[in-house]
Amino acid sequence: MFFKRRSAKPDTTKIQADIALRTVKVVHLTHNDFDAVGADAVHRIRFRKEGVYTVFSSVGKFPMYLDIISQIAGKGDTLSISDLSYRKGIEQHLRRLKQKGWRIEWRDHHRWHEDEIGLVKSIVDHLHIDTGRCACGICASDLTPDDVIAQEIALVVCDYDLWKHQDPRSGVLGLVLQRHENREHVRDMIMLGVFDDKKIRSEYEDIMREMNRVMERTKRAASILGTKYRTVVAPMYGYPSETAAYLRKELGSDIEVLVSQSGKFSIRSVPNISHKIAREFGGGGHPNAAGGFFNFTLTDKILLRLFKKNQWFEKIARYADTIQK
Ligand SMILES: [Mn+2]
Repeated sequence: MFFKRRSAKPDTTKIQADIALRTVKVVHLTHNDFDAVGADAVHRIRFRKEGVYTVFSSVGKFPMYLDIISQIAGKGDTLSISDLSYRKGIEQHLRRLKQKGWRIEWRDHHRWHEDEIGLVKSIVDHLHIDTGRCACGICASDLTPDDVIAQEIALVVCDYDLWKHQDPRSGVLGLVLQRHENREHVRDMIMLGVFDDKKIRSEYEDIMREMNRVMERTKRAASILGTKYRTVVAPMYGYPSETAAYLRKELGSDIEVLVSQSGKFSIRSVPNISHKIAREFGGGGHPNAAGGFFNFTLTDKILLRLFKKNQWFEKIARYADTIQK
């Protein structure tokens, strides 16, 4: 039970074969959330003729996918990266991709250091970073500036991704896409300018019920820590963004950290320090939402499972307290 995997591993052998035998001209390597699905819809509108093969990747698997693709001949085709940010050492993969004949375009809205931008810019064909927009919005303005549907997709996605939540459609779709099996359906619908249908509705209602249970369970398991900041740390049972918002409302916290059984954590904060805290623990992200990784021992895993906390809870809360607003 302890070591049971929650999700099936992506079939990398199939992805490798699919790309090697592709008939399309564009490989789109992107993140796995609503922003990424929107960016993918925009790519498919722009490259309807050329054809797009999409790889949805977690932040953690990003370098592995780059490594896989860099072993395949590019033949002048385009590798378009979106909604994924710079990772230390990634330039080696990029150089190899160039040698293999790939055109590389990269669009992202995470925070990059100046030297990272300079380094990557010197290798890739196009780099566009804009922290003021969602990745889908950057893709839409770069690739489909005159397409009405693509612009509307970007509006809805940015509303969700940048936490504005003014458009009711964005909350529904963002939530429905927490189930990865809904990705293709949502993408194909929004490409047609359809943002709501029967399947989206029923998935939404089902997820809402499940999510309410998860949020309650997380609240019961939460530890309230920290001195300068009120930091809530809890095991991760799913729906990190929504659960963090719920904990903030219910427990009046400044920082929320949700820790999964593998040691991966996601962090949200009122002060603009999430990315700084995450960086200390092998991760990164945005000022108000980021993620990282605790190096769990077996004991850490057992304690988290049995007692809903371990040594890392105090560690991250203490580290957060050392950071200025
Ligand atoms: Mn994004």
